[in-house]
This record gives sequence, structure tokens and C-alpha cells, in this order.
Amino acid sequence: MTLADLVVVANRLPVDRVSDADGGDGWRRSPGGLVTALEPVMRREDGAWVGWPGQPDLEVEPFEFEGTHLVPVALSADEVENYYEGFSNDTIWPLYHDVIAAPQYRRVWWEAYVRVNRRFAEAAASVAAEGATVWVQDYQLQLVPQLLRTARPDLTIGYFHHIPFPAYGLYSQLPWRRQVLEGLLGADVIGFQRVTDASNFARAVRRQLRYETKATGIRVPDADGTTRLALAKAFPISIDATSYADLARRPDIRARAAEIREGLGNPHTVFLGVDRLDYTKGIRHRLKAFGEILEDGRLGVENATLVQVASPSRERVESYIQLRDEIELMVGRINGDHDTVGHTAIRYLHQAFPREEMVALFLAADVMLVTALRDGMNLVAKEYVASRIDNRGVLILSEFAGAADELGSAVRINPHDIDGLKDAMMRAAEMPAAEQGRRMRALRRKVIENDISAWSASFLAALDAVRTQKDAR
Ligand code: GDG
Repeated sequence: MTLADLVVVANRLPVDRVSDADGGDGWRRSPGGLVTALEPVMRREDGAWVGWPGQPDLEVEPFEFEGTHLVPVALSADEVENYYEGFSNDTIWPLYHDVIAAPQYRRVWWEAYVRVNRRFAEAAASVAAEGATVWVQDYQLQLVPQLLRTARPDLTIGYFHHIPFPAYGLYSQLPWRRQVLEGLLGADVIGFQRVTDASNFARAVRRQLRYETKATGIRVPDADGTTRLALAKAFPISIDATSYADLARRPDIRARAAEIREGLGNPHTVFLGVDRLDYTKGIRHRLKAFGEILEDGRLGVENATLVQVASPSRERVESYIQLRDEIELMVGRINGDHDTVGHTAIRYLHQAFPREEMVALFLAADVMLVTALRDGMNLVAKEYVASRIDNRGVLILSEFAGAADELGSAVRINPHDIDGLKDAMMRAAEMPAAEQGRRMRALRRKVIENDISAWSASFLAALDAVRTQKDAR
């Protein structure tokens, strides 16, 4: 088997299984941001990617795909239910998003999480060359860093946490809070979206494990009685900004944007929301605010429409099933009360679209609504900005999204304050072109300067620095 100098470990492989017309199976690169981020790095280095192929009980041998060695980790249907839908998406996800939904603590889920994390760690260990760098991704795999370090002390290990890390008062609910911290501390570099996430983590480590922390360093005792310094700091993730700008320049996509506005009856203001259908995204708060604006008569359906893309997500988890019902009830009520034969208040799309259509929607939208109640970063905010090559459009951005730390020129809101949100939406709808331009230019500068390649480069540079120090010892 080929051994790799750089190994990425993520819940999912960067490919989706597809069947062609004659019933044959193949693989297609998945559209995710992480895949785009790491593609150039993986090509450059002797890279391998360890992950689940996305279907239960699918056993596949390692294979090459567009220059990357892919190592599939099989999950049974039970494991998908307990490790993925259970512990990852119904325990950790709600707990780490400030218990917006109540986390469920189930011992069988935890047991499956431990078992599956072990399997990922073993797969990574088997493909990593001597002294290789391993980069573990996200909350499904928090135990992998320590498991890997124990099996392979020669490796340099990084971990990036894509979602928030909660304040200690909430984190401490987790029945397995020590094990998770110890799992993460197996990494040499532990990356977070915001400075607050990194400091919440350091505080949990101090309170639970009594380890010494200083600025971004955490002194971790190793099994042999020595100590080492783990780095816990913010590396805010971004997008491939150029590829969005390129799409936004395409004549067919610009024509499609015009067609979308036309189809909506050419209202003065098109508001847009694009989210996975998730309770962290504040979709209900946004609908409520828009419904009240119509109710108060501040805007009418002839001059304002809200387009809400809510792409299907985690459809077997109970809280998501409930949320979908609530949202669809709200949309039905608001539309029923305010639609006319020719105009609709909310164009609700419970569908996933190709990226080209997303960019056409961004171009068609006067006001982008990002009203997350809690969000690690929120890439949609950055994608909207990157697409607005015309320097027009207004971004309304929740202060509870990680993106708020960088995107200071957005119109900031607290989504819980419905009156404040309504006022911000009105202000955005009426904002003069000059102010839109000033804000959008500042936002675009930020997103272009700190794009996804800057993100992966800075994380890998931090790992390189660790490796160089180790070699010097
Ligand atoms: C997690 C963290 C963090 C959505 N619907 C469609 C579609 N999307 C794309 C968006 C964007 C991505 O999915 C969603 O990324 P977000 O960042 O907005 O949110 P999460 O999925 O919750 O991601 C988050 C992120 O990880 C990265 O670290 O920012 O805070 O929660 O790219 O455009 N794309 C297409 N069709 C859709 O229908 N093509």
C-alpha cells in the first residue's frame, strides 16, 4: 500500500457514489468547501484522505481519485444511526450550538462514537508514512487525535473544529467531557473558527483537567512523564472567493439572475436566505420578522419577496423533522395571509441546487439574510459577498455567526431581537447605492484577502512549525 506524507481524516470522503445509466458505479467529487480547500494541497503533496463513503454497509477497498489516495471507512446502518445521527448530530451538535435544541445523552451512542473514532484512527495510522502530518476534521472525530498519537507518536497531528466550542457552563453537561477534551488534546494544533471558541476550549481544559494554559498554548502531560505544548487558536475558515466571482461574471448566470427577478414579479427588494434546514440557522426568526413587516404594512408583496432555500438536512433526526413542520406551517400561514394571485410573500424551496443556481440567486438578491442563532463561521455570508462583483447588495449578519468577527461592514443583528431585525431589514431595503457600495467593497476585500487557500496554508504552516521543532529535538 502507498503511504502518504499528508493524511486528511474527515467524516466523509471527498467523493459521492454515483450510478451511471447502465447501472455501473462510479465516484464524483463532492461539491463541499473543504474539498475545494484541500484539493490543491492534496495534489501537491503525497496525499491520502480517510473518510466514510456516505452509504451504510458499503465496503470499498482504497482507491485513487484525481491524484488523491482515498481510504474508505465502512459504517454499518447501526453505526450511522448511533455514531453519526445520534452522538454527532443529536448530542454534540445541539450542545456545541448553545443547546438551541436539547442535546440527547445516550450511552449506546457514545459507545458507537468511541468505536467508530477508533476505526478512523486505525485507518489513518495504516496509511500515514513515518513522520507524516495528519489533519483531522470536525466534531464527529474528536477522539481521533489522541488515539492516533498513542498508536503513532511519530506523527504531527492537527485538528480543525468547524462548529462553535461552547462556554464551560454548557460544555460541562457532557457526561464524557473529560474523554472528549483528552481526545482533542492528542493534536499538536487544535484550530477553531473564532478566538472565543479557542478560549472556551482552553477554559474547559483548565477546569476539567487542571492543565496550565497560556495565551494559545496548553501544556499537556504525555504518557512518558514529559510535557508538550499544544496550540489552540483561531483559524477562521473561508471560501474559494475567485471561483464565486468567476461564476458571477458568466453571462448565462447573469441572465439567470435577471430571469429569477422577473419570475418573482420584479419586486423592488428581493430578500434571500440560503441554509441547510437546521435549527441553528434562525430561519424561523427571519420568517417571523418578514411576516410582521408585511403585517405592519411596512412592505407589501408587490414590492418585496423573501426567497428561502432550505436544503434538506439530517432528515432522520427528530428535531429536524419537527423544525421542518414548524417552518412549513409558518410559510403557509404567511403566504396564505399575504399572497395575491400575482405575487407571493415567501418563495420557499426545500431543495438543493447546483452552485451556478446559488450564484444566480446571490446576484438576484438585494438583501442576504444570515440570521444564525449560533454558527461556527457561515460560509453563505462569504459566498454572497464574493459573488457581488457589482459591489451592490446588503448583507445582514448575525453576531452569533463566526463570520461576524471578520465582516464588520455587514449590517449586524441579534436574531432574537425581532424588532431590531425588522428595522435592519427595512434599512437594508432602503439603503442608498453609495452606502451599499462602500460596505460591499470593504466586505469583498476581507473575503478575497482571507480566502480558503490562505486558511489551509496558515493551518498547515502551524503544523509545519511543530514538525520542525520536533525534528530539532
Ligand atoms: C459547517 C458549520 C461552517 C447549502 N445549500 C446548498 C448549498 N449549500 C452550501 C452553501 C455553503 C455550505 O453549503 C454551507 O456552509 P455553512 O458554512 O453555511 O454551514 P454548515 O453546513 O452548517 O457548515 C459552519 C462550515 O461548516 C465550514 O467550516 O462555516 O458554521 O456549521 O457552502 O453554499 N450548496 C449548493 N446547493 C444547495 O442547495 N450547491
